[in-house]
Amino acid sequence: MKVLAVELHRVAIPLVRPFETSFGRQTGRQVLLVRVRTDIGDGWGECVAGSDPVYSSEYVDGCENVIRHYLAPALLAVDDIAAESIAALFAFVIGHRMAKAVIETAVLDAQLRAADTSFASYFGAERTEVDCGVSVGIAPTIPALLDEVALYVAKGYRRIKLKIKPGWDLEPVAAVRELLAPDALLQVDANTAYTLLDLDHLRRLDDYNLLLIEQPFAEDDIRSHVFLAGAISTPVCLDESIVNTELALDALARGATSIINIKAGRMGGYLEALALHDACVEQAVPVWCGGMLETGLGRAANVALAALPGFSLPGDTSASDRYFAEDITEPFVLREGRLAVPTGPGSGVTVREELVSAWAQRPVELLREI
Ligand code: OSB
Ligand code: MG
Repeated sequence: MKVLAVELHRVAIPLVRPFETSFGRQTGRQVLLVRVRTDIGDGWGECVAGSDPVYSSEYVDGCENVIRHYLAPALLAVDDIAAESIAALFAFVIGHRMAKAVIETAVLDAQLRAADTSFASYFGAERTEVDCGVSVGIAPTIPALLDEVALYVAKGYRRIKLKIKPGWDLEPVAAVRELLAPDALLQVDANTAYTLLDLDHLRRLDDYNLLLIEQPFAEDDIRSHVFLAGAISTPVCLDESIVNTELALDALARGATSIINIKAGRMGGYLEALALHDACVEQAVPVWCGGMLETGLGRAANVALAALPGFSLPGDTSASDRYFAEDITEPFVLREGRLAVPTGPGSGVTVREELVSAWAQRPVELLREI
């Protein structure tokens, strides 16, 4: 296909409740949506980058900039492109994986819509619905946390993930474990808030039958994760550190992680996420699908990915109403703790363009070949 134009849409969407992690508190999302206009039809993608470079080095204005000045010009300059060749086309730009991922996804959406194929069938999905967990932010008080967790349990979520940080860890985990059945699926995510000096403290999490502890240490500190994994019984799961398949295989071989949180945006796109999934299946390493508070657009692709056979743990693929009062696509609705995998061509969802323009932070930016 030939990409004729790249549109950058910026939308601000409030969250139904603030989301607090060890790296900050968020009350809404400033989302970058990309539409590619091609000779075989249009495709959409959602950039997962946050407003600030605090989860990773990427942030939404930075993604926009690298797309505007490097990725879109490279894409618009080629006469024939397919999603499978995007990574090679963009290899001249170092890093900027979330920026690359949104373009690759939009191109894949256009390509699959034209071929009347869903993301799920292209990915090799085997399930028609996926088990869902929910990521619960740091709350102002323990009672407020318990209220929020009880709400999600009542809605049917199959796994609870608690955000933790120094000063908000053992107490909330103990209280939530008390609220849940002893064998209910419970895990924690530290978003790099600890160091090895906290080892004895983190070991106390072993008392709560946790599925895993996600990313306790810095993104580039594989060595400390190896040490922790050898010193506690709770499995260690990496998120931020896993930026490509090769690094994931290295972390696995070194024993830094025994479970992996797969997020396509963090890895440069769904094709790299598929490669990691396949490598993990080969090594019998369980994986689950992470989330970045996506709208229905990004969620559609995540749900399709989570339907692959290696995704053996519930993902952070929650329903639209966990995030937004109104979604920019048809909403994802939880049924018996599961979301249905979209079956239509491409992402299978439709962007509600009237909402995208009503909520726009600024006019659409149109990039064309110069
Ligand atoms: O660490 O998994 C994370 C949200 C934004 C950035 C990082 C993370 C998260 C979540 C929420 O935990 C996952 C979701 O519900 O989308
Ligand atoms: Mg995480």
